Amino acid sequence: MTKIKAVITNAPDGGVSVKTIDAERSNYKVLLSPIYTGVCGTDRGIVSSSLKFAYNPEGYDYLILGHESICEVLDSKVPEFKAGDLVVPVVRRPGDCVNCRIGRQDNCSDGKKHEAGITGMHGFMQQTFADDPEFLVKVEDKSLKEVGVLTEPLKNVLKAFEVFDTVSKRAVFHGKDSTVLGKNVVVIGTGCEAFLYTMMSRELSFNALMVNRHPLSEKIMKIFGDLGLRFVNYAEEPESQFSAGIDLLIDTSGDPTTVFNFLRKVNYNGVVILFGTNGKAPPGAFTGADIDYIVERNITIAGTVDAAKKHYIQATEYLTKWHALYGEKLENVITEKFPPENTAIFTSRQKDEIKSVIEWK
Ligand code: DN4
Ligand code: BGC
Ligand code: ZN
Repeated sequence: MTKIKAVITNAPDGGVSVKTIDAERSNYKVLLSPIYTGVCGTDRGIVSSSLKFAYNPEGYDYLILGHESICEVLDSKVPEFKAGDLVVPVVRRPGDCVNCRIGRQDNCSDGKKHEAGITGMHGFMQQTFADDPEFLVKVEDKSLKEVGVLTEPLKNVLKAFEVFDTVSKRAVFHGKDSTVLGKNVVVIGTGCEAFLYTMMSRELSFNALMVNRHPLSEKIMKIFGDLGLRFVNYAEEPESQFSAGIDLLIDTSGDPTTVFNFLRKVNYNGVVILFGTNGKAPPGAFTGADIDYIVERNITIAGTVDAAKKHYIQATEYLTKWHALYGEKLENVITEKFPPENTAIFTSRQKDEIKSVIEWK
C-alpha cells in the first residue's frame, strides 16, 4: 500500500476536499501520474449536486474527481507504452450493451457504462493510478504537455461534428461548390467547450461566432482575438449580426430560453446541437410557433454526449496542428494552474477563466 493524495467529493460530509488514501499500486499494466487535470462544468455540477447522474464507485462513500487529464507513464508492463510517454486516459468505460461492445460506449444504450470521476468509477485527480492500455491514448507530440489537457474536452467536439455529419445528410447542407464556405455556425457560450467548438468550426471552414449575454473581459477578448476567433455580446449587438441566419447552432449553455431564441434564427435544413447541460436553468417558453418553425424548415435537433477513442486520437492531431500554428497563443487558453489543495476552484468558474487546471508536482 502506498499513501497518495486525491481530490474527493460526494463523501458523507459533502463538498470537495483533498484526502490521503491508501492505494494498492503493485498490480498494474500501466502506472500513471497526472501532470495536469482540467476542471470543467461537469466537475462543478457534481460538487454542487446539480448533476444528478454522478455516483460513487461500489463500496466507496466518496468519489475521486477528475476526467480531463494529461499524464506521464511512470512504468508499463505492456509493450504499447513506456516510462515517460504522455497519455490521455479515456473517461467512459464500457458496460455490456451492443454499442459498448464495439467501443462506442459514448453511445451506451442502457446507461450501464461508467465514467471516471463522474459515474461509479474513481477519476484521475490522484497522485498515481493504474490503467489498461485499451483506455489510454498516446500523445506523440511531447510539446503538448500543457495543451494536451484539452484533448478530453476536444474529443466531445469531434464526436459532435460526427453527429452533425450524420444528421446533416438528410438534405443537401453544403453549398453548390461542395463546401461549407459561407455557412454560419453560432456557438452559445464562451467557456472551454465553446472555445473548442469555435476553433473546430473554423477549422472545417465555417464562419464561426461565439455568443454570450454579457461582454467578455479584456483578457479573454485578447486570448480569443489572438487566435482570430469572433465573439458577439448578443444583449447589446444589433440583430444584423445574424441576418444571414444560422446553419449550425451549437449550445454549451444548457439554457432553454437562449437556445430557443437562437433556434428561431436557424435556416432551412439547419442543425442544432445540444451539448450544454444545466439542471438548474429556469424553464423557457417553447411555443407551437416554435414547433411550426422547426417542422417547416426540416431543422434537426441532436443531443450529443462524450466521444469514442478515435475522437481522442483526432483531438491530439488537431491540438498538434493548432499548437504548431499558434504556440503560446493556444497555451494562453489554460488561464490558471492551481495546486490540488485549492478546492475553491470547484465551486464556481474563476474570473477570466477559459480552462483552469490542477497542476500535480
Ligand atoms: P462552462 O465553462 O461552464 O461553460 C458554459 C458557458 O455557457 C459559459 O461560458 C457561460 O457563460 C455560458 N452561458 C451560460 N448561460 C448562457 C446564456 N444564457 N447565454 C450565453 N451563454 C451562456 O462549461 P464547459 O465549457 O466546460 O462545458 C459546457 C457545457 O457542456 C456544460 O454544461 C457541461 O456540463 C457540458 N458538457 C457536456 C459534455 C458532453 O455532453 C461534455 C463536457 C461538458 P458565463 O455565465 O460563465 O459567462 O459530453
Ligand atoms: C465529459 C464526458 C462525459 C460527460 C458526462 C463531460 O464533462 O467530457 O466524457 O460523458 O461529462 O455528462
Ligand atoms: Zn469535462
